[in-house]
Amino acid sequence: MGRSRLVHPRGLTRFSVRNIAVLGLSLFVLAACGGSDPDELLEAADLSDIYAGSSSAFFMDGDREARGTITGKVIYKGRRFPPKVTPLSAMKPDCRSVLTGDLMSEDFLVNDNGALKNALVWIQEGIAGTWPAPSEPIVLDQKGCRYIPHVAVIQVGQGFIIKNSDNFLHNVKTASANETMNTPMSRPSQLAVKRWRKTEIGIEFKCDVHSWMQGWVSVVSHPFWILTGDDGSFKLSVPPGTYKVGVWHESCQRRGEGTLTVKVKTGEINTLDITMELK
Ligand SMILES: [Cu+2]
Repeated sequence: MGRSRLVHPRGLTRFSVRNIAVLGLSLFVLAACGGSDPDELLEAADLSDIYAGSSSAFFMDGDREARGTITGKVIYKGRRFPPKVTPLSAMKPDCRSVLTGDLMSEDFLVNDNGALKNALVWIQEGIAGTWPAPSEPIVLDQKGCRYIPHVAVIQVGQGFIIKNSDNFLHNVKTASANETMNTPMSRPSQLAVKRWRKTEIGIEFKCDVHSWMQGWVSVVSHPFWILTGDDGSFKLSVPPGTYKVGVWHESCQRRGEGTLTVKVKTGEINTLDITMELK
């Protein structure tokens, strides 16, 4: 058996906010416009290039002067556990036919410095206005007997395509406010095309055929979110305002009580160091 889910005693909230005025922020621009029907979604999706799951909504609409930055790191504090291993030798011929080695769990990816990967940092409250969903859909693939990406984020109304790149049966199972699914998918040409409408954080996907398969999808109402990368870092470019910042991770929770509230001014960088512990 791998690690257990220890509940750690709650400590003090360990994060700090400091404001550093900066000029000349380098910002990316992402186009945003509404999509329409499933055929258009499929056309917009490059199914050979699966969304990596770690890209950000470091989002700009062209008005770069009217933004501030929220940046920082998500750090895990506590006992370390190795990934859970599903040995190749314990798998049935279906997965053995596409894998060359054991599968490692991705639910708790922490580096030597405590950086926690795949934490979702998003603006939970305070974003004004309506933000059109990107026209390009998000793709959740069942490939090599795992979900790729392991963690995905979609915007309300954005196209969401579930596909199976393996030439054998997976069964997509999920239950949430958006949809309950129990859908066998047995060939690469089979797609499930969605456009979910409700904000929801941490929707679990499982496969009945392969017990270790697990993926997570969150639905947010705007583009101000990011998944932490290998170094646990995050960076959001947001309009000036006062925001409640949310942090979610499938295996960890934020340490301490209270909310992460940040007042963002134009051109300033606000640094949040967020400490997590096991759930
Ligand atoms: Cu499966």
